[in-house]
Amino acid sequence: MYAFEVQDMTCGHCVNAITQALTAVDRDAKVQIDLAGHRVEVESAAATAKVLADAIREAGYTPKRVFAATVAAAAEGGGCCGSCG
Ligand SMILES: [Cu+2]
Repeated sequence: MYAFEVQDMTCGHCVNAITQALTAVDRDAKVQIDLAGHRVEVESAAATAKVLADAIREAGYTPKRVFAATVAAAAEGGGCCGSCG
């Protein structure tokens, strides 16, 4: 699983654009996006982190790679509401 922080992802349109960009490089990729947390998680067997980051960048956004330890820590911190926590 690859995780990216995308601060300039701000609305549902961004979510769609990023999801499409990621599934364009790997159509079997599982994309999970937390808009409030500006977090993009991708489960992909075919694409590397670099390919995925490039796809997000090409869609017009700025991805920052987040590593597993940070992801776990963020998850423990909880989300902003019942559905994202
Ligand atoms: Cu948007």
